[in-house]
Order: sequence, then structure tokens, then C-alpha cells
Amino acid sequence: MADEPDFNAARYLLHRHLEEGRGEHVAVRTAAGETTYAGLSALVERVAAAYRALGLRRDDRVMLVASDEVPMLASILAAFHAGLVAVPVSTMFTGRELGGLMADSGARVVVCTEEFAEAVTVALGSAPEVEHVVAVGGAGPDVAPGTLAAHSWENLLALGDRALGEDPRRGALAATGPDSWALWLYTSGTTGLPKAAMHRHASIRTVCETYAHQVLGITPDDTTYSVAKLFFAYGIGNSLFFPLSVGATTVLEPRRPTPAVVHERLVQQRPTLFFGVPTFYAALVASDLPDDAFASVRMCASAGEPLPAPLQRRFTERFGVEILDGIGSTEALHIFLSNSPGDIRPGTTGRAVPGYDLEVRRADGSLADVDEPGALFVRGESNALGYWRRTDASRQVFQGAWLSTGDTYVRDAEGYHRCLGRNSDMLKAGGIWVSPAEVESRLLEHPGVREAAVVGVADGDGLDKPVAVVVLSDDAGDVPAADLVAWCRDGLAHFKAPRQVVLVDELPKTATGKLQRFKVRALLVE
Ligand code: 3SK
Repeated sequence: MADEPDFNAARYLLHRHLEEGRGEHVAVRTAAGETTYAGLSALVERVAAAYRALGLRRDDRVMLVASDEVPMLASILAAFHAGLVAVPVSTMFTGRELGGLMADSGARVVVCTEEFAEAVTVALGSAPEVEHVVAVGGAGPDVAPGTLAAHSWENLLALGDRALGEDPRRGALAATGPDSWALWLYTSGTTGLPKAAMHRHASIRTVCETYAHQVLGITPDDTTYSVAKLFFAYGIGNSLFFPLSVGATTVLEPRRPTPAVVHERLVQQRPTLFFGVPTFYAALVASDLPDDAFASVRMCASAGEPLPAPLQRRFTERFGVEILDGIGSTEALHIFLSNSPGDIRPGTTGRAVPGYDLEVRRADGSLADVDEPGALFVRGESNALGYWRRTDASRQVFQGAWLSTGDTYVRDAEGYHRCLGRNSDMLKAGGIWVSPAEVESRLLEHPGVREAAVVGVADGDGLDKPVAVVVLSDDAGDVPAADLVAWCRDGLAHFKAPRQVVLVDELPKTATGKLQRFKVRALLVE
């Protein structure tokens, strides 16, 4: 890409549509109304100018703890526009978990919507480098006087207007290149500890031009709707990058997705592309939504964890729309292996997305044969640059141009891939990484717990959920299993908490005292 010195994702996704005559096309639809490409472009310029007026410089981080609404979308695009790094983080984290990410990222600005003000207040206690907090909506976080500057969203926009009035160059697009940092996304995948995968401006274009354009065949006439939120790699692709890359429309919904909420959006906004995860498709099949609820949708996509074939069949029989199952990763930014329209093999994750190369490797690094299980590696232009401040983990996962996905796969003679599970103990719940070690250490903080082991156990739909097996301390007395579930929900993001705690007298171990997780799993499925 040496022949392309300038590339800015905000221009690619947004401003260029004005030059190409799509300024009046609707970019975003919410329950509250519509925003055109021209309106969004002007808003992004104001926010970018405000960031500069706050003193932010190239590559400074802007953390977003926000629900899916226009300010969240505009804040991300404004970070790209101004040459800053957008760091959207999960709104499911506790204040303590968020504080760890804030401190790790070195963010100078945090933008937060009102629902998360309390968690951000706690988080700020461990993040002394944050200088500005922007509150969207009602009351913002509690900020001790003299520690940092608190702004409302309206004040930020007014600051942007003043900055633009004084010097219009404050609104100029930063002279970024394809390799400039654009986006850091925290993931617990592969090694269990949250770490920021650092993505370039060019990677954003890559995921659009590969999966979105060549597999989904997205066009300006599409309207996208994703139950995965913007802070996920899956969600930011579905709800921001893909629709805006072609001048289409995105539907944003700030509320937690439930079948009823999704139904409202389906009826009111008539999306044509729907993005879900297997757990959510299972909830939709179990819901009382009318069979024509998906009438406007031409294609559904699924990722996060393998979609069981019976669930896929039940969904399509009931709602009349096909689901394309695929797999991506935060490190690869989006989906690199997927089924395609007209070429769906239920129970498989399909074939390599055009633009990506896949290898199934044996433990010694040689290529596995057809039908022989091995570790899945992917090579593609959207692979992250590495993890921020995690050299060991980066070297383990990013191996030259290849990325170790951490998944065990088998490929058949026609190139269709089937997931056999993880190479490690990590598990996914509802498509989100859960580190058993993190849940176990929360359980061990309980005064009544002596030992704990957490594993994934398939539910009735064949989807893994965390379940804990616990040995109580001798003097613990009566500790009900439900109290231990509540203890985890108190101290961890809810999706990480075990759905069930089973009390046992001892954990299965080897002669040398090593936990035998396969035996723990066997205990639970007996
Ligand atoms: O988990 C996945 O399959 C996925 C898909 C797209 C983007 C990010 C992720 C983690």
C-alpha cells in the first residue's frame, strides 16, 4: 500500500458519500428518528473539532462506554476523522473491570451514556490518565472536583462549533494512512486476559470489501440490524462499517436485545440484513414472535460460536429466512470463514471468505490432511497489528502474516470447515469469550469456597454455557449453590457468571494434582 499515502476510514465510510451524491440518503435510523449522511458528516466534523479543542493529539485514545445511539457512532467516526484511536468497550463490564481497561489503554477521554455513569465513576478511580469525561444523556459520572474535566454531549458539540468558527482547519480530516491506528478492541480470546487488538484504518475497508461486499452482497438499498452491539467487533462491522461502506442504512437500538425489542425494530424499520448469534437465534425460535416477523429480511448472519444445524433448520422453517453461519475474531476484525448465499452447509462454518487464506495445522506446524483435525490459522489484510502492551500474547497469536485462531477445525475435500472446539480451556457464552480462570478466581474470593472449576456445558440447544463445580471449605457451613451464582453476578459481568453451580466433595485431578477438565465436564453431563 506504499502507493496510497492517505487513507482515512471516516472518509471511506462517511464523507465520500456526500461527494458521490448520497448526502440525503439515510445513514442511521433509531426509534427517535433518522440521520442522513450529510447530517452525520457534519456531526462528526463537530465532534472531531471538539476532540482537538480538548487538546487531543494523533493516536490518543478515546474510550466509549456507550449504548448504540447516534452519539456513539459519531464519536467513533470522529476519532477516525481526527486521527485518534476509538476504543469502544463492553457495557456489560463492572466498574472494576472497566477501570482495568481504562488504565491499560491510557485513554485521555471517556465518552459515556447515562446508563453506565455509575460503572464509569468506579472505573475512573483506577485510571488517572483520563482527563475528560463526556456524558451523553442525563447525569454523567461523579467526578471529584479538580481531578478531570466533565462535559455534557451538548457542551462538547458547542466546543466543536466554537473551534470550527475560530479555525475551520480544526475540522480537517487527519492525514492518516492505511497503517495508522484507528480502533482498539478488547478481547479475552485465546489467553483469557483482556487485551486490546490494534486495528489499522485499512483493515476497516478490508472487512467491508471481503465479507460484506462479497459474501453478504450488501448494497445501498440494504438496511442492517445487529443484535451484537457496536462495542463488539462483530457489531461494529455489522452496524457501522458494512452499511456505511456502501451508503446503506443502519438501525441502532440502545436497549438490551430481547425477542420483543427485536420484533419492534423489525416491524418499524424493516431491515433487510439481520445479524445475530446462536444463543439469540435459539431465543427467537423459543419466542412467540409471529412467523412473518422476518418478512423484510433477505438474509440472516450468525457468528460468535458454531450454529447447531437443528437450530438453523428450525429458524428457517419457522421464519422463512436462511442463516449464513460464519466465524470471525476480534483479532481478524470480522468474519473470515463463512457459508454463502446459495451455498449453505448446515453444521459447518463454510469456506474461506474471499481475501482470506486458511490453514488447518498439526501440532508440529505441518498442514493437516483433509478430514484431519488441527488448529485453524487465518491470513488476511484485516489481521490486527498485535495486542497493545502484550508482547508474549502477541507473539503467540500473531505469527507473521498468520493469525492463530485458537479453534480446532477439520476441513473436508470440498473446503468446508467444521468447528470441533477450542484448542484451550477458554469458552464462549452467547458468543462472548469467557475465561474459566477469571470465573474460578471470583469463586475463590468467596470465603466459603476451597476449590472451583468452570467448564462449558451445552444447553438444550447445543450451545455452551459456563457451569461451575465447587468444593466448599471445611468450615463453610451451608452455602447454597444459588448464593455462589449471585456472588459471581455481583463481581463479574453477568455473561461470565456460571448458569449453575454444582457442589462436590472433590475435583477430579491427576496424580500430580492437575485438574482434569474433561472429567469435570463428564461429571456435569452424566
Ligand atoms: O466470534 C466471532 O465469530 C466474530 C465474528 C466477527 C467479528 C468478531 C468476532 C469475535
